[in-house]
Amino acid sequence: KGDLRTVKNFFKRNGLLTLSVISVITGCTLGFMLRGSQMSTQIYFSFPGELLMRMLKMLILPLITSRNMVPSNLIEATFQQYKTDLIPILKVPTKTIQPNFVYVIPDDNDPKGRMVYLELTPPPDVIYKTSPGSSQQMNVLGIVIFSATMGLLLGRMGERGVPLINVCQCINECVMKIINAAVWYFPFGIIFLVAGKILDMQDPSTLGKKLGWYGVTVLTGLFVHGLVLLPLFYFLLTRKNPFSYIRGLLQALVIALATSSSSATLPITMKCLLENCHVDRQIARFVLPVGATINMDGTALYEAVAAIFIAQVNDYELDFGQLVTISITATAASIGAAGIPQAGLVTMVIVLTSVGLPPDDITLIVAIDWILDRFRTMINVLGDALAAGIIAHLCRKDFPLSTAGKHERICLT
Ligand code: DAS
Repeated sequence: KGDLRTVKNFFKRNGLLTLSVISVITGCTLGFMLRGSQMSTQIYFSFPGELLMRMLKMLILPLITSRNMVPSNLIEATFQQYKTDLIPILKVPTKTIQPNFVYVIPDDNDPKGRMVYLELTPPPDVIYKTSPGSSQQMNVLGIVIFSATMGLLLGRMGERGVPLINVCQCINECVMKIINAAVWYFPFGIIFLVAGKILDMQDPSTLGKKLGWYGVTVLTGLFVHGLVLLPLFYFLLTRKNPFSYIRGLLQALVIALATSSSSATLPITMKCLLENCHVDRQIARFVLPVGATINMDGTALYEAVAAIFIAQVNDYELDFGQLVTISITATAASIGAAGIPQAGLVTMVIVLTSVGLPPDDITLIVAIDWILDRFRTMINVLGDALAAGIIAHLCRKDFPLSTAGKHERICLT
């Protein structure tokens, strides 16, 4: 009876996390079991997974606006002018294809018949424009800035601002109730997201040994960065145990792994920070959306390693200056990458062209990018969450982590 109670309590406390981990394992098993079958993922796997992604994206706008428009002493943060990621686009023949989309198609002029990574849009000679993802992507940073400004102004309007403040507070509470209900669907959606991706994966035998080593290098770098350097930085600045903080984020990290999107994971990251890590509300609701938009350390690491891999595949010796250039442009490109799946692949062109590497060699890494994207998104989310914890500590607004394990729920007003 005691054991049953223990299992019950464990499941109650960690139900969603347990379900999410089980669903990732189930998705992988299902995907590998069904690989090679004639089953079309479009019929069987895309709907439940797509429903999960759309559910998460549906929540981002109301969550950010309602939180930030409720006036409070929001941190007066200065932030970089948001850089749209300008990527050099080769002059391409316009075809009757939707603009702002990127295609990988055979290059008629290439004797080796290599694929070409193209942005098809009516071009002048060489044009600079924002990456394809950003034309469809919600301008999260703009929404954060607008709603935070509204929150400050409403707070100074006295009685006149009260009606709108009440409306925002009601929306805020409704959104959190919807998130608390929606999260129980996530494990189900994760099964199909992961299985569908594995079914679509090209035949593993075509992935060369080099690609394998490239993947291992990226994953090792992400592991060292995420579980050694970031926690060390957190400890040095807060003198707190980083791993009990990270334990509170596990659910968000699993969702980041399954969705490959920092923006889509945002509602869950916010929930973990508030309920498990007890980070101050004002700080979490400002730092997270900004972090999900411009703080992508996993992506920066990945783009630098990918550029070096592509140089090696081309037997192209990089000198020290070019390695420094790669580090700088990878960081800049990651700021421009959107918090959506495989955005880092799009901004890779900036890094490759900065050291004279052929941009269309991106096709060398497309085959396993969807796997690496999941892990770098996890590190992006981890970096955002640890940054919020550090800022909260430096502003003396963090709760003692000793209560982190109790999961008492904070009434979000
Ligand atoms: N998938 C992106 C994110 O959501 C990261 C990337 O594509 O590099 O953080």
